Amino acid sequence: VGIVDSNIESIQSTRQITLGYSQLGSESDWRRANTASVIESAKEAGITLLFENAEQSQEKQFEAIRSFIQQKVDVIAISPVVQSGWEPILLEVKQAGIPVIISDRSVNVSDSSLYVTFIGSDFYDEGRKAGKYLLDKMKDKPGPIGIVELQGTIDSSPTVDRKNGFREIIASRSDLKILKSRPANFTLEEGKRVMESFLEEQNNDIDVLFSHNDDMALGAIEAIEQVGLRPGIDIVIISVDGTRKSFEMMVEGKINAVVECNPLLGMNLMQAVKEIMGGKNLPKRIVLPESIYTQAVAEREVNNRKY
Ligand code: GYE
Repeated sequence: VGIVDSNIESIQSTRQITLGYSQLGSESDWRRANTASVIESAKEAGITLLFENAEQSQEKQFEAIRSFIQQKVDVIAISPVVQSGWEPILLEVKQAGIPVIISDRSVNVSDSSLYVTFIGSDFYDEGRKAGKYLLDKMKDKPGPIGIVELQGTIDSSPTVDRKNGFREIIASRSDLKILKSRPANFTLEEGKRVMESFLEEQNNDIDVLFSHNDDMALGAIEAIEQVGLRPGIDIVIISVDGTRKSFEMMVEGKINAVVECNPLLGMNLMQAVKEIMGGKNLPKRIVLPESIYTQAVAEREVNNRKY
């Protein structure tokens, strides 16, 4: 019996694992770093990766997932563009007997057995960190203080959670007013366009910009400079992610603070794949520790940024 057992074990451990990965898009520097991390980590872990980019379309994610089912992959990982609408496709995957890992953004499903684990950041807490920074920054400034907000993609979990976390904290000061809040899809171009419209509509009332990611903040900086205002001084800017470009902007004084969101999830993902294939039980939630960066930190760290 002993010999048979060890044979089975060695067959299992040498069998090639195939992972189907549905990435939601390539809308930002964060996303590009996330994709690179997944591809490199799969190589390093010796896992065969089938990679599909959905270009911000949930429908395309469904197509990719169905093709992974047809190709009989061992595990499917999904970075979901939005949080709703996943139950039917996840049921299809479950019926095919393929385990699912949710990576980066979360899904809203009532049946949590539809996936094994969710690996990603605590976006609600990121919103709270942005709010806390703002309260501290404005502690000596009398109100009213006008805030505009660039949201990411409607119904995406980072947008929903960053928005709510931010509001929870700033609610403690009633003279902090959110003047306008609109989606700009996490891209530089849309961030610029939406910031232009904020500036036209609110002209002198904007004291603060809270941007749900760095790319939109970079676009907004262009819009602010176009109208002759100084980003980081006339308008305090708080962003999320921590890309190299946002660090450069902090060094130049144009962004005041950036809440960290770590895109380098590849190794955690590959480890989870291996553990699932090895029959281990995983926690339902895997969160990475994150902090907030200010201009002083940016000076020191800008050249060490990996993305
Ligand atoms: O903040 C943004 C990207 O889902 C956490 O998506 C991710 C977000 C990230 O486009 O830059």
